[in-house]
Amino acid sequence: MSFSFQDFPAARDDLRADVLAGLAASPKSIPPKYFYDEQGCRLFETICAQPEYALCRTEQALMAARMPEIAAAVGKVECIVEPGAGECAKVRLLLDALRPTHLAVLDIAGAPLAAAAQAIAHDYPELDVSALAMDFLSDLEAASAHLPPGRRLVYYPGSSIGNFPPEAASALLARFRRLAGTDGQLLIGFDLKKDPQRLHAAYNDAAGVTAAFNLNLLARLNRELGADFNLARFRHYAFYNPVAGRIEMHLVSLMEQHVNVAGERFHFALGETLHTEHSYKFRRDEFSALARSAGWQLDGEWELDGFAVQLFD
Ligand code: AVI
Repeated sequence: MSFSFQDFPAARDDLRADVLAGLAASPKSIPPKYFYDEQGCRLFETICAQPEYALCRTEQALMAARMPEIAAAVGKVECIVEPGAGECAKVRLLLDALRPTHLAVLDIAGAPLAAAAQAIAHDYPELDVSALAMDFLSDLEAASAHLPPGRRLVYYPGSSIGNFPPEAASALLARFRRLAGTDGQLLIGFDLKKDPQRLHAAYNDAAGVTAAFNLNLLARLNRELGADFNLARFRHYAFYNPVAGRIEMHLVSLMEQHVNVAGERFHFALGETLHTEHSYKFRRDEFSALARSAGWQLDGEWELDGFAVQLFD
């Protein structure tokens, strides 16, 4: 067994610069990757346990039920690479089924990533595990130097691809293509288009956890940038836009107000929105066309109750 940890501080994101730019823009927006501080990660775990938000449970059930077929379609791989691996929980099913020699997990949160990767190294004694602490959106290419030769499978579960607009999603899939190499593969999970009421409910859970997750972004700016957002003056507002095929998540200002962030002052009009997230939903043919635009060919697909996993080579 071997375990290695590599930190890429230069490739880390810049909360302050991104937030100031997003608040100066019109309409105002903040990139959704900033949801995931410690509290945001905890709230996201709680969202996944809400009865209305079936995405994580369904993906888990789908992977467990269809793993023999998925493993047969993937074949022999040397290395699994998981960008945005977080707690590294999902990849264990694949490790059991595919038995690669190397696992590389990438995530922006270095300390939890290192702990989770070390636990995997302990549980899979024959596996070489590399934990790469980086914002893979800035510097995915730097990961390549830390991967062994041999066939690679890029694993991107959880419908995280839905949080990118189509052009950015296509660009990211093209970077995955280069990371995988010409004989590599991509296994990716995404949420399907379905009854809009069901989608609406998933982002407006009765317990208010998604609202708390959205508002935590402002609390994070108060904590980390010394901002003075009054959370009671903003309303979580999420809805499904069937024309664009996406959930849109906003924080709407309930009054005219000024907010100070990192020494700068921003005006919010009554009803003005701060856009925080898009979550695109796809039909299977739409997604495979998107991946094709990034150089991937569909090689297998599995579906369960409004969620799909596709394999590309
Ligand atoms: C991480 N991502 C796929 C989630 C989603 O559904 O777009 C994030 C989320 N936002 C609100 N609820 C969950």
